[in-house]
Amino acid sequence: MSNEFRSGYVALIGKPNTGKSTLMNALVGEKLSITAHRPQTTRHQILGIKTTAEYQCVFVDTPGIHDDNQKAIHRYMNRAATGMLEDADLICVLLDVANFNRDDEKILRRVSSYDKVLLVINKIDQLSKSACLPLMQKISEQVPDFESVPVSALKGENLDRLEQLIVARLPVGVPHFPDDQLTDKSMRFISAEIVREKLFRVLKQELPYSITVSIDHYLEETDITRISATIWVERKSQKAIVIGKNGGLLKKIGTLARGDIERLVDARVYLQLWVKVREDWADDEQSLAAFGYSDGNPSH
Ligand SMILES: Nc1nc2c(ncn2[C@@H]2O[C@H](COP(=O)(O)OP(=O)(O)OP(=O)(O)O)[C@@H](O)[C@H]2O)c(=O)[nH]1
Ligand SMILES: [Mg+2]
Repeated sequence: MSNEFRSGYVALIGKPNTGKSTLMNALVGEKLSITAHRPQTTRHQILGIKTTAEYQCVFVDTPGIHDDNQKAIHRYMNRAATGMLEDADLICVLLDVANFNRDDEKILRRVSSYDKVLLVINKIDQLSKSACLPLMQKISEQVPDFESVPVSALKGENLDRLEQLIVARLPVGVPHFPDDQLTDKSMRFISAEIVREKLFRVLKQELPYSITVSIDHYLEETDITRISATIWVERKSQKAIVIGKNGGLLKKIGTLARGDIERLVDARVYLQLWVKVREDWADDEQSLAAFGYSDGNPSH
């Protein structure tokens, strides 16, 4: 490899829940993108930028590609998921080693015409080596043209090797961002996402999918950051569930979110949460635009 500076965009794509956001956070070394054990957690493209003396790698976390196009929000998510395949310098397709199926095959067919693809076989920590090997072989046989690398994003296994493979494929060029910039998103955006993450982790069944979070006020004072956020639900009945008995659930979500935001901003945080209803916001283009789900990379 030459000593020239390398710089480029690396799309992290794959079906929902394969570990794209976990991987981006691990590679950048900061929690920029929220994660949860449920599918369809990520809803936007989110950049995670890693800059060293030798390279700048702009990772693009994306929503999981899925067939559910029922609501306007799903269509927005699928556009965000695949919207940068053309422009990326490298496409990393994430696969869950223990859960490779037709949805992955479909995604692989979709990228088969590109020569800039690297398969990242994730979650190898979940299986023994002897169980992993035949599964990895099966995946490689299906797409023999693509190089693959086994990793565990969660445990940090083999990420050095992955990074080497990625950097070797970046074009020589100048950085796209200042060397201290970590993401394209604002603290407001990330704070709203952190609240949404806690809702995804705490609430059961389908309810998280009916929720979005907006930031009403974000005020940095010398010794405290004051944030007021609204949790939007689609139905009145959902509001009561989010609030919980005596406000208990909302309080729990607030405490969890505050802790994460404090770590991120490295200051004390006062977080105020409200719950409001906007009927069927997830299938209403106007509401979606108001909540930042509009094409052209939101950074609200
Ligand atoms: N055991 C194990 N779990 C992992 C690994 N990587 C991610 N996970 C878990 O898999 C779940 C999904 O991770 P995410 O990073 O949210 O997955 P994603 O691909 O971004 O999901 P969507 O945004 O919904 O498309 C979370 O519970 C992670 O902790 C891994 O290497 N090993
Ligand atoms: Mg994600």
